[in-house]
Amino acid sequence: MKKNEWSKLKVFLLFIVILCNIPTSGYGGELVNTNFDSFGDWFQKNWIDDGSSISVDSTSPDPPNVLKFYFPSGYLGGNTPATVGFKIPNPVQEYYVQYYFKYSSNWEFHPVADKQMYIYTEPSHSDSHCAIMTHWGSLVFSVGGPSYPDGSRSFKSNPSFTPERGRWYKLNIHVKMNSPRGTANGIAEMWIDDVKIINATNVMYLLSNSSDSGFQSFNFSPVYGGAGSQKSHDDYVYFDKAIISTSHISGSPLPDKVIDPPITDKVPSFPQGLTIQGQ
Ligand SMILES: [Ca+2]
Repeated sequence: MKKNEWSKLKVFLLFIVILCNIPTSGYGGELVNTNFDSFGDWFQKNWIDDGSSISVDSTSPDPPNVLKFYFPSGYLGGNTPATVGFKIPNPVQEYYVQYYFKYSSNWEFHPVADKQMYIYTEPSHSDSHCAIMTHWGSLVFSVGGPSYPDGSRSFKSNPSFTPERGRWYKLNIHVKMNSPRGTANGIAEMWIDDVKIINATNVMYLLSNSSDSGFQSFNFSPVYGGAGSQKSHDDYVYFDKAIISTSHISGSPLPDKVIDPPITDKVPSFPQGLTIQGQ
């Protein structure tokens, strides 16, 4: 490499270093990272049958403790043993979630649905919600809410993935709000054990008349059902190592559709006419 070219390369590398150190204020960051040795920052409500507890499970990818929901024999459809949730301080337009889940080896799927978790838009907490659940044992991601015409779902993706009982899975999701409201261009991506099973870019999380401003609450609320039916024996569902972040979670699969928020800090233009002393 010629001396002049080497100088230009050094200047370019210096510029890259400067660029990488520019803070992107207002974005990113882990909101919660819980191993469920305790409930930590997670709120709990609507306890039924003492159903939500911290329990030891050495088979967890994050042993020893996990979050356990207990469904006793005779448990009626349409209920959850408890809700364990996390509410971030302010609504966000995009976030990433990672958690592990396991159905007990004797798990009895409800004939209609078994919910895992909900993401609520706020501040109304009712305009829209996203849910991860199983329908007839097959995993589903859906979006809906009472603000939608006749209460119907606005979006539902059923990737035909049926989790095995008695086995831990890693689940990742990435959601990004549609913009403007009323336009079906929101993002929903989901991975199981780092394999993408949902890749949607046409989700309408919020209708044009919604008063909500973003995603805010995340609840583990494993409703058994659908109405009707009841458990014929005791069984359990487990969750562990829940991470929620407004930026990509380190070590998790990268989304296909990363739409970076605008960088508010001024980005310098490429320096001109610089030379390296002593060259
Ligand atoms: Ca754990």
